[in-house]
Amino acid sequence: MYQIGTTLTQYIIFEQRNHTDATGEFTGLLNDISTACKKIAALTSKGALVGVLGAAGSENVQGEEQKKMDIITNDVFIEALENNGHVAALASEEMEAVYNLPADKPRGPYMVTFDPLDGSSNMDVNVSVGTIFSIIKAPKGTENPTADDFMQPGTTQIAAGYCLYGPSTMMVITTGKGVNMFTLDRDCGEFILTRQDVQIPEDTEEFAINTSNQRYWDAPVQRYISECLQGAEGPRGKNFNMRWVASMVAEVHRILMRGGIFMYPTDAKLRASGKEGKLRLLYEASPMSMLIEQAGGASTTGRERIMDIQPSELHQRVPVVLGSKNEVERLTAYHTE
Ligand code: P6P
Repeated sequence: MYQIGTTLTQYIIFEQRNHTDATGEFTGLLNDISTACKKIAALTSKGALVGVLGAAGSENVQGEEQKKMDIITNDVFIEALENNGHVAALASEEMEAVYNLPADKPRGPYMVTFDPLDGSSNMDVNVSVGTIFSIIKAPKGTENPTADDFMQPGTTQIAAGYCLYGPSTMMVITTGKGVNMFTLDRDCGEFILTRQDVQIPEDTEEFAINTSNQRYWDAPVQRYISECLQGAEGPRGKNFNMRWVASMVAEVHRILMRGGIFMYPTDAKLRASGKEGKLRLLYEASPMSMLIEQAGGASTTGRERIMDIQPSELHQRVPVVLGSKNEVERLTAYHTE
């Protein structure tokens, strides 16, 4: 356990001491990610003052309208990670192909998948957004890893985390030994440890789903939400509250702090457009699932553990049901009954 008030920099260095074979590469990479997130935090907090709001006038590989900040934050992340020799390649929601480093840049033993600004459409209406990242090992002896090298199941992640740009800016990370939370102190420019060994309550009375899709949901989701809405008089015997921020980072953070269940399930509308789900596996569902499981929660597609999925493509989408263990297990049971 660490002293509350430890800086992220101190925490990373102390953690490195626990790994006798540590080379400092991982320490350096986490520090670079921290730098990128601090730069993004500075931009999100200035918003209209620095002209970063609004549409970029382009689409990403997903066919989604890109916001200016999608592109700006993607560039901030690349610039922070490509110069210091800790990574061999990057993959981002905002880039169709794997990002191979320019020939003159040193390579390192890790690869990072990231969503530089998840929920970016919230930027224009000043609602919380976040950066999501996942760290995996790079293949040995490859100057330029390919998309195939990124096809690693969530269980192989070395670390995962997010930075939430909300009323306060918080970095939340796991390296496989629990979940720790750091709050950005802008006066000294350091992330400060404010919560450690986070544990999600196994039960909850709060669900998060985009109910405008209700007519498209499959029977298990219809049943689960209907029972929640019946409240204390219904089969659940208790009342539920609902939240929907349209920013996965904010939803996951709320669940880590007080429990809950977040659902972006498959549905008839998604399947009609050839999609398994809305959220992307490698840089949204996988890293968030690692955090949730490390905090004692559960994360499935409704049918299988997300961390076990063998990816088949870089921007693969999956259904997501994550949060308080007992609720996720109940909804998963409804799917498999
Ligand atoms: P909808 C943001 O675009 C995102 O990827 C997640 O952060 C969020 O949970 C979800 O999509 C919101 O989807 O359909 O409500 O806009």
